Amino acid sequence: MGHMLVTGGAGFVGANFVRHVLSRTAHSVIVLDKLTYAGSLTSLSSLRGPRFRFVHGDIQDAALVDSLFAEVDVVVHFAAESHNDKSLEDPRPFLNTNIVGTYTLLEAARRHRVRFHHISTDEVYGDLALDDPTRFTEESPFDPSSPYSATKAGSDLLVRAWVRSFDVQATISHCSNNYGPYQHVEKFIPRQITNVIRGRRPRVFGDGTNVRDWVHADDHASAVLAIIERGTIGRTYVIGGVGEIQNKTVVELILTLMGESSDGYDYVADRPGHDLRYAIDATRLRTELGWAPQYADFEAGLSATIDWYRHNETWWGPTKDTVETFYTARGQ
Ligand code: NAD
Ligand code: TDX
Repeated sequence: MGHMLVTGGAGFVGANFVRHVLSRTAHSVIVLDKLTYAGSLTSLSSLRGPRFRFVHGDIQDAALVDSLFAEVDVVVHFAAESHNDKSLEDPRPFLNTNIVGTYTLLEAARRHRVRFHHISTDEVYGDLALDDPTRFTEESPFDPSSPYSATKAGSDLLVRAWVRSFDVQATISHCSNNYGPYQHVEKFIPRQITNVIRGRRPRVFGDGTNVRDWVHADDHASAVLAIIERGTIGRTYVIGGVGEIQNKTVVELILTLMGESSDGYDYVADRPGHDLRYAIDATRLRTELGWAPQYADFEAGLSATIDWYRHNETWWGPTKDTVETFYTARGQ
């Protein structure tokens, strides 16, 4: 049984990870989260008991981070500014949290000799042409497009340097797009589901041909746990999903699953610098660590996610209008 610190555990992927760990392992978990607009204590509200503790704070607070690292043997670092569209409006919080925040954690990891896992994204590899047969692997070069992905790549390089120079016991994972419960309505799938629930037409950026590879957040969680338990220190692992799907196909599927006409959506202004396609080759994770996704059927996972948003309007409702005001101002 280990003592784990999870940064950003009140966010989408972090909350799913904490639930996964508490239900599948004997670890105790401390969540450190600043509760930015993206964090919600409600996502963790059903988690009580001696194995769980929440600490409200900033990963840039070196004294607080130091005191928490003294209590644990594993740190899993999810905390980040995570939304591309917000990074195009104001990159500074991305630099502060993603770069300075990760640096603060790495310095504590160096002092306390804890096992450290850094959560990153496939977006650091840039994008692929729609007809490119290759997929991202652990050897793909970094080529980030947005302020968000550039700051994630910067944080990854810091982790690599702290492993090499200071022998920090770290691993890194780069996952493709996640979906599932507790995802903020600013993101693509929840935005469209909640639009349909509210009687508003879904909004697809550009011509909708952009491709993403979707992973259920619970499968991301099981992959991270496998890396913590069986991964090789200093190694990077890419995590990929059930396959590549065009954005317009995802929206049409959402509309169909929700009983609407599949053409009931609008094309809106494209995202500046919009990455065309992400694709992942997760062979290392599958062969070395024996990982396989549980949500292999995207349609079934999407259907369960739609049900979750239908039954949890109290969770997402208060943020919906702010998000739509943000996008309306951008012509989206
Ligand atoms: P999110 O925006 O839903 O959650 C981020 C969490 O971090 C929030 O709870 C927020 O309050 C917290 N946070 C932000 N700044 C902080 C700070 N300075 N100190 C402490 N806490 C802070 O993000 P997410 O989608 O859950 O992503 C989590 C991680 O997973 C990120 O590192 C992201 O890059 C990575 N990732 C996400 C996806 C995806 O599809 N969502 C895919 C691959 C990788
Ligand atoms: O309303 C929308 N319409 C639309 O067409 C929104 C919000 C998005 N999109 C498009 C843009 C992307 O091609 O859908 C795709 C997915 O968009 P996001 O949900 O914003 O995700 P993306 O930019 O791909 O990044 C996500 O996956 C990688 C996460 O937000 C990142 O944190 C993660 O690193």
